[in-house]
Amino acid sequence: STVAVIGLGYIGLPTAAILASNGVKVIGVDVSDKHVDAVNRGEVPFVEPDLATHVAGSVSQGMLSAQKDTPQANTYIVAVPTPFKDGYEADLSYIDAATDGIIPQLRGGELLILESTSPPGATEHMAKRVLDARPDLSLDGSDGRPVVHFAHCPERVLPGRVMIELVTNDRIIGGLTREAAERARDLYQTFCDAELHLTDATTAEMAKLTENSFRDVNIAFANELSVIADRLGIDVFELIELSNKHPRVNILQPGPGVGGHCIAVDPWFIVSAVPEEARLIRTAREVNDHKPEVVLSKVKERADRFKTPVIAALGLAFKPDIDDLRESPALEITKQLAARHADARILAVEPNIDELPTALASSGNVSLSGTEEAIAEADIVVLLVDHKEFKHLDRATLAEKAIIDTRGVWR
Ligand code: SAJ
Repeated sequence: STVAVIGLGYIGLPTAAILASNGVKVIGVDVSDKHVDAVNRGEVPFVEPDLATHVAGSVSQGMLSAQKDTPQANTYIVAVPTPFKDGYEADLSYIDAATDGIIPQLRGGELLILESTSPPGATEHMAKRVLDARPDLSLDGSDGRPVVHFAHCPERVLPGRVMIELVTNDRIIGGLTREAAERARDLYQTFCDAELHLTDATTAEMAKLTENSFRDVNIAFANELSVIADRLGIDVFELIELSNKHPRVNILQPGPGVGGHCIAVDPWFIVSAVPEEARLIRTAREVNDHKPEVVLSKVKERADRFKTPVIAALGLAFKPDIDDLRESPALEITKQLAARHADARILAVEPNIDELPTALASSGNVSLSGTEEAIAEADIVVLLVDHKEFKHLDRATLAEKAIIDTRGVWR
């Protein structure tokens, strides 16, 4: 039996590779020639620990190949992006396009799994699209029509630990029917050692969104505390450390905002589905999205004291010790510093990249700098990401600077 994985990105390719490594014949499908060619050469088009070994091994054993057209298969796993469009609604056009590729290949008996993070109702939407186009098929075998099965199995792996967490994380499997959920479970069991929890599709969709919203709301609480603490003239990091000594309190850490392509996006799928009810979730998003402005106004207060300030911005990535700049508040803050302080020189420091990103390249007053040089030259030092390189800097040099430490690294 063959599994087709549609979308060979950060989730699709690792899933395809781990299935193939566990003896399942997998055909990967992607619209990008670059991705297809790379996979067929046994290479990986992005960085993820251990993924390259799995891909190279399974391609050379003939268990994994890639192509642009959707093949006939017993199981389809759809792992394409679901970005949001204006008004914060989920854009299902990639899911629709993947579904349209599958529709002509169906003979009856297949399982379609949606893995993309999706708004509630997306799996039903996918099933409706298939059955509208193919009235000869059914969900339940009524009128003797062959059955197609649909399930939603969201991923919950942490970038950088994907190959480990695919095996060790519990998974939620939501079927449009019980049989669909059971068939999906049988497939994930080939590589997942943890528990597989069966439910309906909408609960599975909401579980994924709920996990990331939980984290977003809790970070928003910490970010709101940081603004309150500033107003009261106390140290928010000490405040949180002390509050967390209570056995039932566990507050997360404030920062310059929330980044990445999951936590800063997924809560909006709940808000746009139920705008009247999702009040706390919306407010948390707004609090976190506002945090870069808070940091920018703190910098402005300091910068106004200099005629032509030199500002070191430490970190561009969306979290520590990675090179991923997607939806990064640190990148946005650095970009705004350059735009709003035309007379200033901005020294951007990001140990995990070696070229100024395009978002900053057009600003004439930003350059990429080494950590030590930036600190030596700067009047104002803004710490945006708690990269390991920033933790042990010379305290005496720092003491001479105006410092804004958004992560509490130098307390
Ligand atoms: N952040 C804070 N304070 C904290 C923790 C995080 O400001 O105390 C910030 C980070 O700096 C970053 C953002 O939040 O900007 C998100 O980082 P993260 O490490 O919390 O999460 P992601 O986006 O890398 O991965 C999340 C994970 N979800 C949860 O932990 C509930 C991961 O398991 C999911 O698979 C992933 O989203 C996803 O793909 O949805």
